[in-house]
Amino acid sequence: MKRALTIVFLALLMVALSGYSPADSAQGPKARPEVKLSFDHFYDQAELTAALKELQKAYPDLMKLQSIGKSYQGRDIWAVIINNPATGPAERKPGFYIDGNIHGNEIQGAEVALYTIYYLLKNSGRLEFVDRLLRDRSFYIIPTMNPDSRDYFLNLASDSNSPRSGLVPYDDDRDGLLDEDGPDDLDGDGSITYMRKRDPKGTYRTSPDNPMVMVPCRPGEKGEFIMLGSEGLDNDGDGLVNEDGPGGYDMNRNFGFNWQPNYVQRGAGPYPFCWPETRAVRDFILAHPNLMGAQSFHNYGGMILRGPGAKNLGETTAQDRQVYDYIGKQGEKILPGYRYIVIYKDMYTVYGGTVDFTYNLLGIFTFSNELDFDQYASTQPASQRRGGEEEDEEARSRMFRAGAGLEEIIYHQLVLMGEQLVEWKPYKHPLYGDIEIGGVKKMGRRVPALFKLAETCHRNAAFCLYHADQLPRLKVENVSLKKLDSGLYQLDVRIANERVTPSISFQAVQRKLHRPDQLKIQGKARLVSAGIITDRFRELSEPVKVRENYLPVENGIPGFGFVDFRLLIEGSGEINLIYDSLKGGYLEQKVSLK
Ligand SMILES: [Ca+2]
Ligand SMILES: [Ca+2]
Ligand SMILES: [Ca+2]
Ligand SMILES: [Ca+2]
Ligand SMILES: [Zn+2]
Repeated sequence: MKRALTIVFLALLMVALSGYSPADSAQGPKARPEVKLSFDHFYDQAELTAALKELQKAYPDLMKLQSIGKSYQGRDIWAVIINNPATGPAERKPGFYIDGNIHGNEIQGAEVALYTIYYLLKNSGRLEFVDRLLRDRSFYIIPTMNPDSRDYFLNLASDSNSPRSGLVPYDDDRDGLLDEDGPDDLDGDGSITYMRKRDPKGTYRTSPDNPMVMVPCRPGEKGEFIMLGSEGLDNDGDGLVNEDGPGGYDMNRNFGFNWQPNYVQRGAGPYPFCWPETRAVRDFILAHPNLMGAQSFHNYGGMILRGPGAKNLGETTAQDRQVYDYIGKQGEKILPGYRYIVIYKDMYTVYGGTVDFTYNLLGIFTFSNELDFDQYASTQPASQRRGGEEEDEEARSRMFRAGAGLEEIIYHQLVLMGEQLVEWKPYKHPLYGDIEIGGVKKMGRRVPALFKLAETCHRNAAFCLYHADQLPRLKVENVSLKKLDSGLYQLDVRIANERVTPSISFQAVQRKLHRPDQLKIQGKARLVSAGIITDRFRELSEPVKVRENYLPVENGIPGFGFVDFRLLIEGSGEINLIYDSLKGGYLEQKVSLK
């Protein structure tokens, strides 16, 4: 016989909150000091630190700022946790993780991350979408993983490709000396550009269309210049120029999943997590097992990447690919010109990268965006554009030798008014004699022009927030209680998921990466037995072995789906029905056994 139910919703329920009030109701929006950040320039570590502290001061209820460790040179690696505690502790909500700037020269990831923090905080209490996110998700954001090289790139002389590494001294050329021959800013303009020397036997000439453009001579054609590579001196007199600059390894090849040594993949480092920065980030990620979505930011090429990073991992399962595809395809609409592609298939192989670590080992759905693409190439089909990271020595030196093409130079001259361009000018080099120095400056490639930076920040933040919104949103539905003749209660309950991400990734289910979800009861009652209803019309169910007052839900709750449970309970009075998912959230509902 069916009885009327008395169901009391708890205020800390993450869903269907009738008594919900905006995040800042206690303090009142007007009581906050106003924070105004602009996204028309790049933040060095000091400025980033100041901005984060200011935000923390203005939004102490929503934002927690912590240093998760020090870089090699002693800079704080900042992490921000954003959550509305009025709607539950951060660790009981699906967590969304963002990191930027693991590669020191790929700076705009930090601005995107900072903008995401700023946007969430500024729009709390203003925008229903943001309030909903802060109500039932938590955010874990590391704007820069590599503050040493960020500061180096922004404040010291460099080119657009370096320093990619962290700054632990490293012997790139195995001569026993560390960082003994870095780039030299001979003309003192803050950028490392290129050197050329007039020589009729040279293999380059200037383009007839534009004297800034160097073109390789065709066979038999008369040469004008020899290209001498990147601006610098042979500091240690070994016959090579700039062969061992600052650092010399790749933090995004140092993560402890599918790691391969240096002889398989340059930059890997001696062993996984050997650098202070990769260790700090690993520990932060592992300390938050509720993380269910993640995003890394790199530059450049306009890509929304997913794993696997290497072919040996095999293709992602169809179950999880559905989730990736759903979010990635929307990403292409949020980020015009970006392509949703697979790292090893469509770009190049990465062993020991963050994306495979978080997905394969922790079951977190992870994307990595290659931010921005060359503006002068925006009319080209995306698949033909230059991209990736010019990370291998061969590709980089090709670029150095060839300098910039005609379209790029025209863009620099006519759109950026020459701000990021050094016109060839004479210089007396101690080794090469009379040479010329010139080319595109460090900020003229890979990072967006300042007039484009805000758009990069907003659209990529929008992609993150979309992904965060697509994390599991679980809901208790269809609770029905029946007192059986035996005196036991039969409690039927449906746990539904309103978003595409399941409460456990298939990767985690398959590999048993973490504990399954748990459906629990609390109170003066005992869970006698339980099952999952497989056919609700014929009342068929499959028994699940119950533990001490909970049943493990090995497969979790599917995306855009539900699971119907049937519990047999012995006891009386009010009990707490709890759905506790490590990554999918925490639901609680009172049920009166009567
Ligand atoms: Ca060396
Ligand atoms: Ca220079
Ligand atoms: Ca040298
Ligand atoms: Ca040098
Ligand atoms: Zn990168």
